[in-house]
Amino acid sequence: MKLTLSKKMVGLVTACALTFLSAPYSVATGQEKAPQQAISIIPQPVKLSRQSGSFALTKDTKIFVDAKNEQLRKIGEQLAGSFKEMTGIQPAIVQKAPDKNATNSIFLTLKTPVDTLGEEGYTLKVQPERVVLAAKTPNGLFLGTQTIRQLLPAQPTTSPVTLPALEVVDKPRFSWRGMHLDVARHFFPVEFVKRYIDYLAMHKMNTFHWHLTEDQGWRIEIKKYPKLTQVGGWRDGTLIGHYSKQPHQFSTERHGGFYTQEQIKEVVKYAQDRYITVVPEIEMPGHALAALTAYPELSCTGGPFEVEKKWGVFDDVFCAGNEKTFTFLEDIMTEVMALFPSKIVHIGGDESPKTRWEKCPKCQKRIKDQGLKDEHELQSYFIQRMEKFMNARGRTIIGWDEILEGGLAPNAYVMSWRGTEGGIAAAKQKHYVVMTPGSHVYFDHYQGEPGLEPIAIGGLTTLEKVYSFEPIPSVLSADEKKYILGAQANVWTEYIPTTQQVEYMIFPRMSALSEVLWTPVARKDWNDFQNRMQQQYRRYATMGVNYAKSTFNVKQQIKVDPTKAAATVTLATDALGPQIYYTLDGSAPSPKANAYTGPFNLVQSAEVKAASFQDGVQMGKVSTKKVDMHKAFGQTVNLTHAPHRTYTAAGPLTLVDGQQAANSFTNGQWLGFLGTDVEAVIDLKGKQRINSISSSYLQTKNDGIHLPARVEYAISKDGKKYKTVKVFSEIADKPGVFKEELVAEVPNKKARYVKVTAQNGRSGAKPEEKKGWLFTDEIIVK
Ligand code: NAG
Repeated sequence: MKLTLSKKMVGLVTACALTFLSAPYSVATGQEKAPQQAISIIPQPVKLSRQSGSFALTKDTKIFVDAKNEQLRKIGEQLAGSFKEMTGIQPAIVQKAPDKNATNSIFLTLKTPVDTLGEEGYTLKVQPERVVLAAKTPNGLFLGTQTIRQLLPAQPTTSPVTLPALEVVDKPRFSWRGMHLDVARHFFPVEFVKRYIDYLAMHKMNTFHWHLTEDQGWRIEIKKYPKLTQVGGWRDGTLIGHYSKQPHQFSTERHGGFYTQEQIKEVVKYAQDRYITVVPEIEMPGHALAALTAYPELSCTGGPFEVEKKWGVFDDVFCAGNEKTFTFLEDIMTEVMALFPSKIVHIGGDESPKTRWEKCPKCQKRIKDQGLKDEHELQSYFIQRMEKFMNARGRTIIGWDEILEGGLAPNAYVMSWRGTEGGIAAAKQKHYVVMTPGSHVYFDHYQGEPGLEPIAIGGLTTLEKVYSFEPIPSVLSADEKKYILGAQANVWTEYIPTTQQVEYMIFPRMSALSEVLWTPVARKDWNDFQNRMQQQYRRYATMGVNYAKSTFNVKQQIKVDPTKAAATVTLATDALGPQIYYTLDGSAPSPKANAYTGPFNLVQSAEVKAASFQDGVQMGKVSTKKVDMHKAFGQTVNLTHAPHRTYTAAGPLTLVDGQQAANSFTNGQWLGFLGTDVEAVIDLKGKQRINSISSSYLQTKNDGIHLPARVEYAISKDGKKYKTVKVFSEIADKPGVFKEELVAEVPNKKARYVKVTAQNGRSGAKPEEKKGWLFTDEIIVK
């Protein structure tokens, strides 16, 4: 039955115990008294104690900085700028220490009372009379001013502003607190790169990893090789939609751009003023098609090539047997080193197929001459040779974890991206490591239910998952742990064509990462973080950033309750604060719909639509789930063969839970059988009139999941003697990823048992696939 009026639904819903999600917030610091203004500092400081009173900002407030220190004057000015933006008041900068008894002053000083906080630590004391920020270095002071900025209101105001009295003692947990940005798959203008650096600064991050070269574009001007940007900086089109969607289609629009050396200097300077190191990445030997299009003589085959329009890993890489390759890369690195003062320079090293090298006489000669074992050792030779060049000029290289294969270059740092294993191996070999595992910090992954998100590369890395990340693997010894410098998020931009989309992918996950990198483990607290995020979301809004509201999306959990022949619906968001409203008739939820107060039961078919609202404004998207309470709903299912342990979903009841699985085999909604047939018997607990039977199967051939060869429906009154009512023997072979629903009309049959048999092993499949994966969901009896 389809419902039309939301009022009708009240009768269909029986309220359950109100035990859900109503926890009141704990205050941000745990030390606040009720009426005080909440403090929301992200990342959470090492020590924060709230004092009574507050410091009132007035037009006479002055910022004092140590005399004769230009760096401090600049930091003072940056802070004054933030005050001006948020309060309209721009304190004057005075370059001398204030009088002992001076009031209404903010003092930034290198005369620190605590000398054990390292290069980036600081102390902050806000009292009604004055504010004192002290650190050993200007860097520490800069970071401290980021804390002061977060004591200001989140939205600009013309009302009087006060800073809550408090004391902070703070320093970072890790020395590498990074964000990466791929400007090669899609190019972003200098203004945005600077804004990105601002985002790092506000999160007390200190390393910007600038991924400048790729198969799809070369983005840094190299004076000696102008074709790198003239030719390599542009491609004639771009893949439309997701890579997995075949056949591939391309736009014909030219895409590209590059940064001139002047612009690069500007960005490096901009970052320096914010105490951020820019680590450039020049990819080698792979991901180099843009360079090879410009200079095909540096490949093994000689080309010709074109700057890539699609994503992936490509066979043509720099030739390791050609001396010219090294001259070329050394020349490039010479210009790169002149532009970037960073001690660390990234040389890529990931995903470099060995296909060409295996066939290339020059590469094979090099292997022979150098006494190398294979092409992996040739890659090591390549990297080590570049390392020598860089080391001789006072630089250290870092590379993706593939540089471990074939032997690490003696002084190289490793960036662990294929999980943390590479990082663990490197630390055990006493090499420094930056952790960037795809599982937790690939910000090109989805951050919420994919169906509700803009297209992304794949994966699912929620805000909570990022927050839960621990960069130091427990398997390392205390000594080995010292080699973990920190972590960073990687922002690959295959599916991120605009700056707005970059913002969407990094916010709010970057805030979670900042706390992973800065805050001591013992001070991390997911609930408290979510509380502080409420203020942070307002800051984002003030900054005008396009942040993702995925944490506000409503997660619906609908479980069969066989004892009541009902479905229990639980609604929740990852964000604290918003109110959830829902409808059951397919209409859009609004604050006029049902307010969610706790789990409720459905006893009839419904379409549950839910969204969360804050101050009457919808946050996130509407989530929809349909529950079809057909005759088999919630009935006992007996399976002759058990599903594979990885794909058991919610057990046999999954087949009769009233919900249809979506087309992804990993979503936990499918029962997956490996090598066995599906034989399911449903007991309807008494004779019923049956008019139709259906069952569904998933096909995703690339994952080895095929439709069944044959499906049979049979019914029985006693569970012993079955009568076949339908056989599907010629299930058409079609390409693609889809769900096949096999519906049989069986008018007016009386039965108590329904048996569905689906034969694993599709005829026409390769012999080894004859018995492969068979994925099934909902058996519908009507
Ligand atoms: C990897 C590639 C990268 C790609 C990304 C997408 C690394 C080190 N390499 O396949 O080029 O953009 O994943 O998530 O991540």
